[in-house]
Amino acid sequence: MSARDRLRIAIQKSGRLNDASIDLLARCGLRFRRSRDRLFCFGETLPVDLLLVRDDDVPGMIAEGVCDLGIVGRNVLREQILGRQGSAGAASFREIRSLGFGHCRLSLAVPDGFDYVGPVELSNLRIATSYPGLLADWLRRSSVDARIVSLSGSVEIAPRLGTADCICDLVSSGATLAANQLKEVAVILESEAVLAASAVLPVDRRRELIDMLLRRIDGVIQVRVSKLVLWQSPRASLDAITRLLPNGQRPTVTPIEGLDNQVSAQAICNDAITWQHLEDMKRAGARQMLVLPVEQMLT
Ligand code: PRT
Ligand code: ZN
Repeated sequence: MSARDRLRIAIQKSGRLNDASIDLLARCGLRFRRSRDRLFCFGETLPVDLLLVRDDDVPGMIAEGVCDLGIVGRNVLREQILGRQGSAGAASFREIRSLGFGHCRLSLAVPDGFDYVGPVELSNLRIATSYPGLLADWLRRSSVDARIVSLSGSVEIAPRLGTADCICDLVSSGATLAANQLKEVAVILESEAVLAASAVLPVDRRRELIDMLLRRIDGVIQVRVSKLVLWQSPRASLDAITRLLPNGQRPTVTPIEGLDNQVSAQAICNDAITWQHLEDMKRAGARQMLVLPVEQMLT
């Protein structure tokens, strides 16, 4: 098999997205042999290899055809799409799936004492950020004329150093902002890890591998929230009980031997089941309720 019959996926070498990316691919049935330099990992279970790189390099590697897919934060991907629109025309990569981990937001934050009412307050101020493209786009859409100070790191200390009046940075718990006497006032982008691909997918054997991987990723993401709910109830209560299931499918129903009009039912729910749901189901006539995790799913 020639090298390009094998699919290549770029993921972050080390950092916030590394463990979850490897875990996701493992759940999709991919196992890799680690090479000594740890930059290239050979796929043992499928013709799919891994490249371990800095997250910022993932979109460029897709654009250059070095790899076919990549896992990267939406913040990085969108920033680079905007950057390429400015210079070399449209970007040659795009987001094809959101992956449900690495959640954070790109937010505007101002010093605690700053009385922020709306974007107009930012006029003529200096805003420090590592995401000049996303910030410029938001300022333009908000019709605000501010000065962007591009920094590659430690953005949160810029107001204290006097190099900027406020910042636009990634926030997850908000602890870093609080520790720097800053408050979040506007969300510019909701972000999470995403699967990125070339704008034009390959037409050879790699295309089948991409389609198969996407099916498996969809299954893995789906089972994270899906539950199998089992219960017994009078047949007449089935409709009322089914309506209470969050994002539930129609139940599979079996009669119970020796108990007229009583049935055993099971349904997949594609949303979280709470104690409240179970209490409501009980009031509607359900008994013997069981909520089971789903291990794998292929629809
Ligand atoms: O070395 P390499 O270039 O690959 O890594 P990196 O240092 O550029 O990236 P890394 O590992 O820090 O982040 C990778 C991706 O994780 C980001 O692009 C985001 O998509 C995502 N992510 C999720 C985050 C955060 N959460 C996050 N909290 N990225 C950064 N942060 C920063 C935030 O800016 C703040 O300074 O973490 C700090 C703590 O956040 P709080 O709000 O929890 O205090
Ligand atoms: Zn980076």
